[in-house]
Amino acid sequence: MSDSEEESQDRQIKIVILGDGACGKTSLAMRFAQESFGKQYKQTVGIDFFLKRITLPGNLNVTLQVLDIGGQTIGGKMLDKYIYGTQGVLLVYDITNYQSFENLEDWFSMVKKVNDESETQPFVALVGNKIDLEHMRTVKADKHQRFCQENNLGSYFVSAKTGDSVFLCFQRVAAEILGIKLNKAEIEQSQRIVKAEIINFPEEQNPVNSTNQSKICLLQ
Ligand SMILES: Nc1nc2c(ncn2[C@@H]2O[C@H](COP(=O)(O)OP(=O)(O)OP(=O)(O)O)[C@@H](O)[C@H]2O)c(=O)[nH]1
Ligand SMILES: [Mg+2]
Repeated sequence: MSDSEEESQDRQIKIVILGDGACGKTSLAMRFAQESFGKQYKQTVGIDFFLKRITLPGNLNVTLQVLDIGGQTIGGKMLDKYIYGTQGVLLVYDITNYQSFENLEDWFSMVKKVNDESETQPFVALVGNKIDLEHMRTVKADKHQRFCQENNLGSYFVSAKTGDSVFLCFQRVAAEILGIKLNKAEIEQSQRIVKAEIINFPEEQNPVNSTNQSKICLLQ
């Protein structure tokens, strides 16, 4: 098979990430595309692009073009243009910030308005981010689920910080757009394994007790 024939098997998908400022859109895009995370908040002015190639079942190579849109663009003139013709939309909120969940109504209205004028209907998913801060959650999971059911949206809980379910979310949205079914093994494979580090304390500092030989296992 020639190079050009191989390339022609690649599919391109555009996914737009929307939601309030500081809910973690850039962090999600960076976690997915670059496997990195920064604690420092740097507001996105306008838009950023990320590209990531993944392989779906059947050896299908898909390039995801991820448009990370600054939270401040709501109400701006350019937003329609960013959303127009997209195949996927991630509506992101911060599970510790109720306002960011409520404001998704406005973001979702924008998506519906733009797509009334376009022929393509994007696949839309609701993404609750920062699940590593579960103890600070202010948006109940059943509120999230109800919003999904009422609007027929995909549903995800993720953490850009730990990487929990981030790849899975993008992979499933891509599969949904292309009409590909993922089996259980493929879904499990893309779920991140939480690392448990074995820490060896020096004998005199062992917090269990010096006669107990067991090791301490900490979940990070
Ligand atoms: N604990 C925790 N912090 C996160 C997570 N995701 C993002 N953050 C932090 O939240 C802050 C905002 O993240 P960004 O990704 O810049 O937010 P954004 O949605 O792109 O914001 P705008 O560009 O202003 O629209 C940063 O300090 C991140 O480190 C997460 O999953 N867990
Ligand atoms: Mg940003």
